[in-house]
Amino acid sequence: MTIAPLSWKELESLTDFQIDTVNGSTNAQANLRLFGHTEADVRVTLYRDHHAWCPYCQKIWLWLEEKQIPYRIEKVTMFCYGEKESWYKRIVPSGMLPAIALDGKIITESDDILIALEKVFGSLRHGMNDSQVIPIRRLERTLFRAWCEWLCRPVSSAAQEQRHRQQFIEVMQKVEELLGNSPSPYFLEDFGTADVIANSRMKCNGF
Ligand SMILES: N[C@@H](CCC(=O)N[C@@H](CS)C(=O)NCC(=O)O)C(=O)O
Repeated sequence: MTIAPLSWKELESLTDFQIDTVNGSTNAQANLRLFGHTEADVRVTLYRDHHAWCPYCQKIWLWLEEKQIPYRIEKVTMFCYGEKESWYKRIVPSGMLPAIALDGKIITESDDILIALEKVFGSLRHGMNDSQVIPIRRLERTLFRAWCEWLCRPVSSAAQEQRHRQQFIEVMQKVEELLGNSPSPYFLEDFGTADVIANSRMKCNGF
């Protein structure tokens, strides 16, 4: 006898779990987030992946949630899962995610998106160009490169693989050191832009 796994719908019908996707806790199902505002207050649409794992999308998602900015969500297929929606390619020809529409203007590149959002809604504590945030942003890039070097690129010898692994461990030690020296559980004195950027990376890559 073969046993087929239950579909998401079938699983859902077996629970009485209810969430308020619009005003309740952060959730990946929502197409609209209001935080108690009305739809007329929505100025932002976030275009992100269906499966909620794209780290660059998570950066924007976390930021909007933490700032409680009302926004709409449009979900887009990633190339690895199938064809990109033609409506999305019309607004973002490269098909890359994330993008936002801010008062109708399309903005791409997660850093540029955060900078544009900061201009309109103010920064999440220390902002993108704050002198304390910039080195943490650089560290996130270094961490990503070290992770890719170790796990995504072909290597020609065991010694090279070992070197890449060691490089990754050293960057992680710097992250650990920064967090260890912070007066709070976050990178700086409170949860802010630096955490949004670093957390989305660490969550996505499973650090
Ligand atoms: N530099 C871009 C990188 C964005 C990026 O690499 N996005 C990936 C997903 S994580 C993407 O859209 N890939 C196309 C796809 O998979 O459909 C940013 O910071 O926004």
